[in-house]
Amino acid sequence: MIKFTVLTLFPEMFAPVRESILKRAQDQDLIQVELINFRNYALTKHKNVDDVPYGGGAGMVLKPEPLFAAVRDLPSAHGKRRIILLSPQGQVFNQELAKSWSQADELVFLCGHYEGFDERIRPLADEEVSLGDFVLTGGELAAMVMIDAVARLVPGVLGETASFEEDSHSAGLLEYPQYTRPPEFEGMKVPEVLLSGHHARIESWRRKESLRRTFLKRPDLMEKFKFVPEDYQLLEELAQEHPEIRKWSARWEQLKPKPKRRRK
Ligand code: 4G0
Repeated sequence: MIKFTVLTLFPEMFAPVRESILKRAQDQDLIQVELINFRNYALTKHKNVDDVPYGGGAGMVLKPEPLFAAVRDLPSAHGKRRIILLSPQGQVFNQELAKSWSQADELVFLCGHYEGFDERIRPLADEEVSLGDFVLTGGELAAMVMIDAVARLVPGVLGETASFEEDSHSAGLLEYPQYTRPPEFEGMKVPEVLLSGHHARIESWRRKESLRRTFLKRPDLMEKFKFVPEDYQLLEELAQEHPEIRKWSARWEQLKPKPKRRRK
């Protein structure tokens, strides 16, 4: 059981985490999502959570006191807890971070609003994380995305048979194309090999298509990708088929294992 605690001024924005797969996961006690409105910790009679910036300037800044009080009032951690501040200045979230977070017992997300937060809020968090290089009206949507990405890695959340975990083999490559019935739709045919029942050929076709897609759509992912020996034949074929891929051949030629000399 992993607990997601969210400190937010807009708990009602989290309706989506009560639906669908995340709802089922909560019903099955695989995950827990607790929403805390830190306005309840505001000290002033008007329950202010923001104020004008010292030094002047436009917009409002999140005050430190309500968030500090809310974090200090959290029940003591029942295990490994990480406190995460959502901000465009954070480390960019990715699958690797999702995997590491899925080992925690509790993840606490601090969602800021307004034009930013008082700098003294930063040390409340263990880490500052961003969804990417863009600005949102608040951290809530980013928190929901991260909750979803982590929750699906919790055993049982996707069901018994679903395997979310790409094997280390395919990790870092884009998914190969998938098809279901019918075998032909509006003139578009399912590739013959997938109907053949020949498992080794299907595996090889899928590997090749994953490599093709990754080279063509996300060449940046190929920079750090580790090939396995069976890839080199597929890479030769892809180089013949795509000039864009041929440009990379210098790199993999270096990595290629030297063919074994045949004994006389
Ligand atoms: C802190 C996260 C929070 C500072 C939050 C804005 C985008 C992301 C917020 C700011 C967010 C993201 C300085 C604008 C709330 N926007 N990319 N908005 N500033 O993960």
